Amino acid sequence: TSALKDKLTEVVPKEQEKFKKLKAEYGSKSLGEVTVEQALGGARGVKCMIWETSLLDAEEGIRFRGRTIPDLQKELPPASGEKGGEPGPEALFWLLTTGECPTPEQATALTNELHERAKLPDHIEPMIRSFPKDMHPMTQLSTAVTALQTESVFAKEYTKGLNKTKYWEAAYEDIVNVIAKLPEIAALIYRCTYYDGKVAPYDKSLDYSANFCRMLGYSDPEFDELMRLYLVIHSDHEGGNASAHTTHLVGSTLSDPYLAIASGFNALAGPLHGLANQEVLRWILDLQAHFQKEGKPVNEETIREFAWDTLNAGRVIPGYGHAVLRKTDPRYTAQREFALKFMPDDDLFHIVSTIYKVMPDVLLEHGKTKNPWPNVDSHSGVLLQHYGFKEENFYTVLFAVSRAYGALAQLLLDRALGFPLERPKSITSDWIVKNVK
Ligand code: FAM
Repeated sequence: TSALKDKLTEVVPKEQEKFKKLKAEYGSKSLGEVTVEQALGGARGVKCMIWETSLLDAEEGIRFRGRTIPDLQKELPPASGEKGGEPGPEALFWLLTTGECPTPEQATALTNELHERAKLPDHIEPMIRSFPKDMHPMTQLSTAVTALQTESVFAKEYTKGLNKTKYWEAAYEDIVNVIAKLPEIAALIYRCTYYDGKVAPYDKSLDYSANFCRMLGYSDPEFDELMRLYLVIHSDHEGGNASAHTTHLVGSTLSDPYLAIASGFNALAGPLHGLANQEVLRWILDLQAHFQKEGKPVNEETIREFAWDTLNAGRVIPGYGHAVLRKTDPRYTAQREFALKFMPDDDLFHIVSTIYKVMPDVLLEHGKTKNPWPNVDSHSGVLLQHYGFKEENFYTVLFAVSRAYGALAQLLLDRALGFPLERPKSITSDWIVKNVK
């Protein structure tokens, strides 16, 4: 039995009822008009999808089922069991899918359920071990998760003739199974690409994040805490970001959750999205090396110079700007709090803090970005570096493991609420000229 699935069996009918009423009462109301500029500009601000698990406010940042990151740290049970400890992604997943904070027992039940579902089918490990060392870790991840589709309960049941009202229960199996299998897949990719290919045995006595750290080859309890924070804050950022939106879109064709999340991972692999976290670290290390060679210190003045070199070369400053946010990302602030608590004297942390002092003014002077403030990627890499996790090309895989929690939580609700095939209307430039007044 599954405590979460039992809870959802209670919650889903109420949500279905709520949406029936919402459609009856609000169905014909407008959510605002769409301009040609928005159609040309990547649909910024076009309200046309429902995403229950989180909502992003341009000024305030993300709320997960109405809760800010500090709210989560207060209201969700700590994964370590120690007061003031970081909640784990398991507790968050319970909140995102049911709308209620789990008790410590419920969170632990989900941790144990994930452990029970973690075993990989025989063909995955040899496949990962066969990948060339220069295959990007995100390509390896997406390929491995696509190949995991052999395990899809949804695909098998659908072929046998699945009743629509049962979609969410079959999707639940795939969704929890793929989340459970990600740590070993990610650890195999990491250990094979960068080390000796040996992966520590799965340790069911630990929570999801701590076991993930052990399999990656890390045993510092502080790093366990960082992993918990990392996996929670990167999980969900409402529905319009490319990885969430792609997962939702692909899932809407009743392509199973394995194929849907693998598609979302391919979106996350883009430099303007999840790959930015590796690009930030690359930018900082290039900056350090550049001024080391010139015998100059890294300070406000040299950072400003390097930033202008980047902008004048027609490149973006990774880790700054955002399609929706117009203020400093609270996910940046949460990481800054962690650094102040655990690594206040870290050199790279100081560089990130100095960049924060300099960059907004540079970007304002540059005059293009609508948001000159840092986003989540600006801070994540230097925290990982502090604990010896130096392989920045792997960072987006950690982002992917986390984003699976948010995108798949909503995918479960998509199937439970019977959301249809997603199909916005496209137009041609001729059509605009002929029809738009
Ligand atoms: N550095 C330089 N130029 C920037 C910029 C930055 N950090 N952010 C935006 N711009 C430019 C942008 O390229 C555009 O220029 P063009 O008109 O020449 O195309 C102009 O400013 C207006 O862009 P915008 O409306 O302010 O932002 P968008 O909504 O188009 O794009 C981002 C949002 C995040 C893609 C953009 O800010 C960016 O490229 N940031 C750097 C990459 C990054 O950090 N991405 C990670 C985002 C994070 F939230 C995530 O998904 N993990």
